[in-house]
Amino acid sequence: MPSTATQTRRAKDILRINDRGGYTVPTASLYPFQWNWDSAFVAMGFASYDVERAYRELERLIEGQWADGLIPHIVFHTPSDTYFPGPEVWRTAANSVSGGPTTSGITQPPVFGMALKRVHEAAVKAGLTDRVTRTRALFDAAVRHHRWWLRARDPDGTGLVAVLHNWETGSDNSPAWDDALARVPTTTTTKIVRKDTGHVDAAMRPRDIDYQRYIHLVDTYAACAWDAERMWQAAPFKIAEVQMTAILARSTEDLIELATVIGASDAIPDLRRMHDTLTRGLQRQWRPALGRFVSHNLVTAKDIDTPTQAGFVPLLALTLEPVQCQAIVRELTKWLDACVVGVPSVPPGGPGFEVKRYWRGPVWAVVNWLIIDGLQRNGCDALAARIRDVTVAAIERSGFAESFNPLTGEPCGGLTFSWTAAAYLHFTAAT
Ligand code: 9WN
Repeated sequence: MPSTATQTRRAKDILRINDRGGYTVPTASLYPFQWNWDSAFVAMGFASYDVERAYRELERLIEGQWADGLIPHIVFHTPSDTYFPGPEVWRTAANSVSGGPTTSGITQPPVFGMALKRVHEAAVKAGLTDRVTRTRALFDAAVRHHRWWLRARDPDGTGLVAVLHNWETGSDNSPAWDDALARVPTTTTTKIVRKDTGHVDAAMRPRDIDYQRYIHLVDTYAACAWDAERMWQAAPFKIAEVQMTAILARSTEDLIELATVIGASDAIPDLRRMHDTLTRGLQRQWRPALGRFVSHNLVTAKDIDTPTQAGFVPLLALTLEPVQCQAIVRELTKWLDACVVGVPSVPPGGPGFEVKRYWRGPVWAVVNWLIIDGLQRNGCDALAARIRDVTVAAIERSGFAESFNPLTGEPCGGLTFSWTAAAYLHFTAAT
């Protein structure tokens, strides 16, 4: 087995190979553009050794930010014909910033705020002289984005933000969305020409019928001209989601801390109000009998209690009671004991579990990063260390894959994957 130093070099090589000029593609061919939450993780990876490049990653992402505050899930800086759906399917030219890159019309988990805090801290350590100016510009973009989230995706002020497309969740093919997606028609005005199954084994990717629903949603929102209010009214898929809300709440907390340091205290009252709303919303979704949190389908007005990794992510944003921590540790331990590598996106034997199909079983290093951070925040250090160790071991054994088979540790999805490289750098720098 190559040493940690060799693997660290390899991780940095991957980030270099996937660099397209200040931004990083998740992996060549399969995902040839800049993705939102991937770039936030990548920026945190860079922060451990090249803070200048870490800033660039975030700066290039917000080149795609819309006037209403949305930071899109994909920024199409440079054309590529290896991915579907490309800009011609999204039809957002009128919404994208004039003279800026075209983008998708939906968003992804806002890890951005967490990343910005870490990058700023690294800049302090490195003594970067322009750090306050650079952080301030990114901070302002993040605050505008967080306001968009609350305004556009929680118009009723419930404290839980909603996703209108499964691609927004980042856990796109999770069985947690199966019932909600089954209500979405399969008709499309766009011709579907899948490219993903030409790059990786089709058994690791969604089915054709799933893509019909994904594109039906894109067509629906394009017909609303990507206007947030019209989309909210028209959405046949609307889930108040705990993983998203937790990431938003944690990023908000990190922005509050950052505001003090960079002299942006005028933003603090608004950020505090958002943070209170979000943490209250999250706490309501705790289910003691399950030992996890659950999302809520706003179309059917029913909770979604399908077991997935998302149920543990609120640890990231909440300081829990000891009894809640014990229940989570018990549940997570059960999931880990059933796997060679955890945390599985769905526990083996759970509804919808498929060992290789993405988000229906495979393990993501970046999800583990969030869960580990949440466990540490809540004093569950032993379990955090266990998850960190299995993740590092899986990467060292199977390479920097998109995800890992939970029952064998084998690589799944794309290879030479940027966020897995970033996660490795993060996990190994922390020891
Ligand atoms: C759609 C890039 C992205 C990740 C998502 C992951 C996958 C895209 C796809 O790849 O989604 O956004 O085409 O499957 O599910 O989390 O950000 O790595």
